[in-house]
Amino acid sequence: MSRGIVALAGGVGAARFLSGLCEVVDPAEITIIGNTGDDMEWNGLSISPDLDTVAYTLAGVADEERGWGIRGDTYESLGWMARYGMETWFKLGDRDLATHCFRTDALRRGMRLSEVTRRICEGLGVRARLLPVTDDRLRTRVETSDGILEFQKYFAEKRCEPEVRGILFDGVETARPAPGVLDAILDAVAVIVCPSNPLISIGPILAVAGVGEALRVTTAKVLAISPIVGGRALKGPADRMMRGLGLESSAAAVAELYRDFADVFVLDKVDKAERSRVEALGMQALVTLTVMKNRAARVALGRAVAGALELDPRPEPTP
Ligand code: FO1
Repeated sequence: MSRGIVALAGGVGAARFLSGLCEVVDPAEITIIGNTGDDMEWNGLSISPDLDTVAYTLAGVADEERGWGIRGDTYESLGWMARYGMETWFKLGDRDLATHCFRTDALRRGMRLSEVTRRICEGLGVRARLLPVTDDRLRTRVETSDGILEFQKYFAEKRCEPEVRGILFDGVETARPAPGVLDAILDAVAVIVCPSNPLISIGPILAVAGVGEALRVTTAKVLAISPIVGGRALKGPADRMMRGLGLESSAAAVAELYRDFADVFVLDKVDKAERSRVEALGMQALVTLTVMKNRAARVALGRAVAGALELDPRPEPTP
């Protein structure tokens, strides 16, 4: 097998970027290592929001306007859950429910999350390989002005309103990388850190034993894309979280978080003044358009990244 491409991914930003990349390079060459810190058990179901966002987007079924779940979904089951006094603050769609039923049942019968995810991707027709960073329990908790909150309580129920004072990864001391994670990084020709929140999407991935070290020692060229443009997060609370932790909310500050392993850092044209700060960290800076408003913008960003990493173009389909 040829040396592949690895992508470290959170949710929406990563999924959009990867959908563009998959049009530029062969998806079968890509291994996506997904964040599981956002996972939770809710109303008896095992939910993996970031893995699902990536899988649904690459399958072309994601509800891109809402930012999660499946396009055209309905929410009838939530109304019925309310009748039984179940929680309804997490808006699970009826179609989406099938994924959580499948995952919950398979995990209960002893299947590993990586195998469950492989089967979900197979069922959805996703060609890239999607691996959870770990099969073990890993849960992000946010220290806030309202106390320590489970990630989805902070994000979805409280809409990121409490002030962030710290971030914890519960279970990280014992979590082991899922089968294939470290080998994929060590054998890769290129590693891409997607434009995801560096603290709560990429942070949990880097925190799993051996992942940071693998990124430091791999011979792959490592490229990271800023999720911060003009000081603001493209999606989600990354900017406020960075400020809450005493960091500057800027592309250059994200580059600093990745300085141990990134060779190339991609920043938006509006942040071109930060180029010299990125270069001073010993990285090559690639200044391009990074805001993915439409499919053409995703493909253009995928092409710029593939060019910087000298990746083979996707083979043309045979007539
Ligand atoms: N995000 C919300 O802000 N509110 C929700 O009710 C919500 C429901 C939901 C259901 C399934 C799913 O896969 C994701 C869902 N999300 C929801 C998104 C999710 O919480 C976040 O996108 C990620 O965890 C952050 O990356």
